[in-house]
Amino acid sequence: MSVILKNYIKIMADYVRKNAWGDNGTFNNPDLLWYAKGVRVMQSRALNEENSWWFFAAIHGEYLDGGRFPWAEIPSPPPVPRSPRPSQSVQEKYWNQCQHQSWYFPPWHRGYLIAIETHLRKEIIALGGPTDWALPYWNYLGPGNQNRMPPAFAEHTLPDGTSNPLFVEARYGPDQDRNIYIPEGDITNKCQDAEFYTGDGMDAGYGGFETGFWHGGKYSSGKLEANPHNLVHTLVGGSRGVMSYPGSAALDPIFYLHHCNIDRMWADWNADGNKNPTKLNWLNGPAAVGEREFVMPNPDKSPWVFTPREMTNMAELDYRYDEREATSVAKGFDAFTLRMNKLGIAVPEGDLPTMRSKIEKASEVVGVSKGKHQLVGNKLAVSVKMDTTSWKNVSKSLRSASLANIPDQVFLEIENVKGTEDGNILTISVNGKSAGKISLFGLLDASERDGHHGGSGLTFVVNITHIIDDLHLNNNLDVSSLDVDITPMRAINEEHTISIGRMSIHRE
Ligand SMILES: [Cu+2]
Repeated sequence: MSVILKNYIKIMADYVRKNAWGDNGTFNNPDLLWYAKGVRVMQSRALNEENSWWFFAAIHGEYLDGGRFPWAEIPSPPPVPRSPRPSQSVQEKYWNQCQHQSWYFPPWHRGYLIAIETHLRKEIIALGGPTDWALPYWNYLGPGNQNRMPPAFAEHTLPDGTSNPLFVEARYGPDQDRNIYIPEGDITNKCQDAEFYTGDGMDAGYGGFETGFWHGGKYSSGKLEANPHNLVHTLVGGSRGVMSYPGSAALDPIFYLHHCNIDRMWADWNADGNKNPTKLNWLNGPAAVGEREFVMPNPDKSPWVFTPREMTNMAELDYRYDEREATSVAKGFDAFTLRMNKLGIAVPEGDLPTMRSKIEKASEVVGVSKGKHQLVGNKLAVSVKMDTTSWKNVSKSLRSASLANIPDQVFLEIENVKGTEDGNILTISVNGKSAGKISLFGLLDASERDGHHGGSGLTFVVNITHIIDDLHLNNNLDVSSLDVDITPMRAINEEHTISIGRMSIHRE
């Protein structure tokens, strides 16, 4: 075969995933119209068929046997079936695979998207649709209206008057009124600044902490997963919305457009020169050490087993994105420069990589709150008592800060967060200054002792260095405690009280 022909075939096989806001995100956008038709075909199949919509949702996660958010209580549409079930061995092979609070979060979800996209394209071609159909993405961080869900998903009918398979009843949005949008400032693309993929010390890294096969809980989420991923889930689903829980999220067709955008961000992070892990237990996945494999059904129902290694190189995959993520935010070293400048230290241009190695430090606990905490109602205020000796190390490091003595970074850790209602967002502030927002996506799964994972709850780590720097600059760092306020987006009633095991401050 000639080189030219080979290249031609390559180009022909190149599927382009496009922005769902094309044609204003309406059904004039053929990618959305054909998506709806493909979803309808998959929804027409039974739960125990590997090529059904319901089976695919269960691959991510399912709450078929009760629990606090059982599939039985999800209002129609979609009409979620609970039978017939596939055999136990098929369930154990395929279901409840999604990787959260894990360094496998990006590659597992990439394989998942490739699988469902392949199924949908096959159905779309069979219906007479475009042979090069590809999954569109929802870029909620894009300019203009794009923070709003593409309107096609809120229509009750398709242009031909038939019901719209993209419409979901239990999709409530940030104001619990079915208006689905991402409020300005709630999410950022700051994760794209991360310099390392794998979590280290208090820093969760871009892709998360090293784990085995991990369905969620215990570790803090990687930066891409925490913000925007987890926040978008909760903001779209709202209270008791299907998008708010890992065990129901993939029932909502907007799920795949959300994850397509997350996948695009990962692709762009790599395109910016950032490297994926080279450790074999990441590259080869958990199956290489005897744990569950990453496996998806092919359209002919045969299994497709994949590894993270096969997901790392966009050039070897059969799709690409039409637009790159515009990274207007400062890159990591610029953030470093900004911080140093704020502290009165000039950073010469150039010599930056040598400085980075100096940033890596061992971490030390410098303050811990007393006992457990209950979050109920509108606010939880906790005073975190500082250890006088170790806390002084932070002010010492700030006072003697120079390019040779990079000052400490300071983190707030919130551990063993347990509860039953995932559809909420917590705003964290320290001494009255905002430290950021965290989503409770995955709370229920991480809390239930008899669930798929052990019940240690969720862990959150918030970088509060900028707040500590300000206190230092205002000569207010000599304190015996820090005041941490946690404010939920929606008041928490008694029934859904959130418990917190420990709050602590770390320097690194
Ligand atoms: Cu997700």
